[in-house]
Amino acid sequence: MKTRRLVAGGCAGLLLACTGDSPVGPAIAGCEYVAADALELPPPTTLLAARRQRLASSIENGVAVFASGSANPDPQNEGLRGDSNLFYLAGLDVQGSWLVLLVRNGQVDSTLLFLPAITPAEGVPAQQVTGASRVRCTSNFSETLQRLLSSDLPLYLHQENAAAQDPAVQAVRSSMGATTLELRDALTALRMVKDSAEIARLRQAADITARSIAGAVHVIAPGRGEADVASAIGSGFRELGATGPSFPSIIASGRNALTLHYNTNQRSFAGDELVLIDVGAEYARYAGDVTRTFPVNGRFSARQRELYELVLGALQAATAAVRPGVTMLQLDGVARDYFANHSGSRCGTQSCAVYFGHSLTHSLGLNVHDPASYHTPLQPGAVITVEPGLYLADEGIGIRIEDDVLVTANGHEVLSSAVPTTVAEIEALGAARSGGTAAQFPSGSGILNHVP
Ligand SMILES: [Mn+2]
Repeated sequence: MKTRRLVAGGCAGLLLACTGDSPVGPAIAGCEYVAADALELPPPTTLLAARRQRLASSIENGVAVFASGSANPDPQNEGLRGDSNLFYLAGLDVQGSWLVLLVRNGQVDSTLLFLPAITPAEGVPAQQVTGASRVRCTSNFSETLQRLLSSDLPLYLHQENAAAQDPAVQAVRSSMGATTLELRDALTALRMVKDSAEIARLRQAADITARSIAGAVHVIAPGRGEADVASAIGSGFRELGATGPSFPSIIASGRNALTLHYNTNQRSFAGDELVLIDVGAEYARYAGDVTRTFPVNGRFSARQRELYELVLGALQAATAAVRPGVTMLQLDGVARDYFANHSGSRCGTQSCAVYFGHSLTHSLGLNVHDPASYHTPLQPGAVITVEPGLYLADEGIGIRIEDDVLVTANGHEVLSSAVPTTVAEIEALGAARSGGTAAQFPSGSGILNHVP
């Protein structure tokens, strides 16, 4: 499960502790350290600085403020973690921390990080891992923000970030009469284009996810059930180096596949049905999200096969259309057109498109549903899912196939190809199962050691 740690405590309100004169407990040297376990493969500081500078270019002049917030208990959203935008810009996740960017003439003038105190023996220098120009105590935040805003610079906030609702920020805002501007669109534009460190992490997350599914197929058999597959997926994530799941695993057999976010995972399999596996490994905070649909007995029935091949055709058509310049809305249209033009009589007199009841794609990144605009032309570095599906309630059949796809300079690269999609490959995998006894995870490409 998640190994997310949020560093509790700190020097907020305890100025003595921040200056190293704490009368009780171990000596606390200050707030310039961050606990090693708050850092998960921190990105190079050059890239963090480049992200901050790209944001500064869209701000021009102002003070941008981010709060880590406290642990968010909703695993569909953020999981037990702080704010993704703060992590994106500073590379760390420490509960009770703040990041303040002072921007002048489109340039980052200062990067200020405010952290709770820990003992230095537990930590590494925060300046070293974040490239911040100054690191101070959380307790200094309000006073510093007040000083920065006294020069009439506007305050930039993201409405969904904890900073926007924080009482300390609200108090400074009203006392200074600061103009408040919205960072949401600027951050969405930035985060839609991944840099090299992000792509390396997403590549790992997708590959671990795909290999975990390929390995877990071995435990699918009549008499076994959703819980066996869920357990095998968890083993795959651990063995292959994931830092946890990026969302609760969906192991949906038979009619359960009609429920998009089903995750009870307790039903036993019947031999003639399908099982839909929609899971995501997380690697260094980046999310994988891959779906495959397998016949429990190893072979598709004629009806399952004709529907599966239609979904596969939509996947292939939409994936082929992924390239710089296309929008996510257009890709969604490609899949719907495919269903409209290739359904034949599979869904009676109407197109099977009416049974495709969700969006084709979403952006992947620090969040499983990363910030994105459906109307913005994709650029190289975007990472999206392509996930057509068909859900026929009358027949109790739900089929979805989902890949993670990187937009490259010339087209695209499928990051989740370690688990196959075609009928022949799926049935070959079914025939090669270990008799439903144990998962067998395929070895990877060895990139685990080469993530910057
Ligand atoms: Mn998805």
